[in-house]
Amino acid sequence: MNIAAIAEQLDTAMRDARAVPQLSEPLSLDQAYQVQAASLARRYARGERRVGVKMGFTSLAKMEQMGISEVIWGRLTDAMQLADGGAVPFDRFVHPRIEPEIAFLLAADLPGEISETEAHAALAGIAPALELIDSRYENFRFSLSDVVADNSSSSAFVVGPWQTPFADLADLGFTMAIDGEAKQTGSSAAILGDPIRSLVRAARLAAAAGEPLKAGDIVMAGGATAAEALGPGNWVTLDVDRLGSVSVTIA
Ligand code: OOG
Ligand code: MG
Repeated sequence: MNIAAIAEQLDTAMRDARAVPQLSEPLSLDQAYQVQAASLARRYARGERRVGVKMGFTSLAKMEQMGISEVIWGRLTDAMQLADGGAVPFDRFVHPRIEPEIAFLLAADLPGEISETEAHAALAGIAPALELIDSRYENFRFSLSDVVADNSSSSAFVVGPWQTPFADLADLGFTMAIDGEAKQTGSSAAILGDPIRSLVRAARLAAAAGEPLKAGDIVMAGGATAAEALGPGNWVTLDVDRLGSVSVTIA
C-alpha cells in the first residue's frame, strides 16, 4: 500500500484528463481518505487553496445512480470554482457530469458536533450551485474507497449569488436545464430531508479529519438528483425557489 503513489496517480489523471483503472488493491476507508488528503496536498503545493468541502451521496437519487449508500466528503479548492455564467473547456475533463446542489457559506468556525439550529446560525449565505463531477476512473465506475481516494469525483463547481440565510430550506423546488430543456426537477428535501443536515454531517466529518470547517468556507450539500452527462457546448442552468439561478457553459 503506497498512499503517496496512488495519490500521484489520481492527481496526474486529473491534470491530464485521462482515466485510470479502478484501484487494484482494496483500500480501507481510512486509507482512501489518506490518499485524498495526499492528492490534495499536491494541489496545495502547486498553489491551490482549500475553500471548503463537498458532500456526496446525501440523496437517494445519487446513491441509486452510483450504487453507494454511504455519505462521503471531499475538499474544494479555489482552482475548482468557476464563475457564475462562465465557461469551462470540455477538454479539462475526462467524462464530466453535472448535478444540482445547494451551497452554504459559513460566517463562523464550526466544531464537529452541532445541531441544525447551530448550523443555521453559522450561515453567511445560501446559494443555488452546480457541481461538475468527473471520476478519474474508467467508465465512471468505482467502489466506495476508490471514489473517496479520488476526492469524491470533485472536479469543478459554480455557485450562484449568495442569498441572505432564511430558516426553512427543507422544501425548495428546483429545475436543472441543459440547453434550455428541463432535465432534472425536484425539491431540496431530496438532500437528507433538509440540506442543513448535510452541513451538520460536513462539520462532523471535517472535524474528525482534523480540518474543522472555518468561517469563509463553502460547503456543497450534495446532488439532489442523479447527475447528467455533459458534452461540448452544453449550457446548464439551475433555478431554485427563493434562491435564484446559476449557470455554466461547457466550451
Ligand atoms: C461521487 C460524488 C457524489 C454527490 O453530490 O452526491 C457527489 C460521484 O457520484 O461520482 O458529488
Ligand atoms: Mg455532488
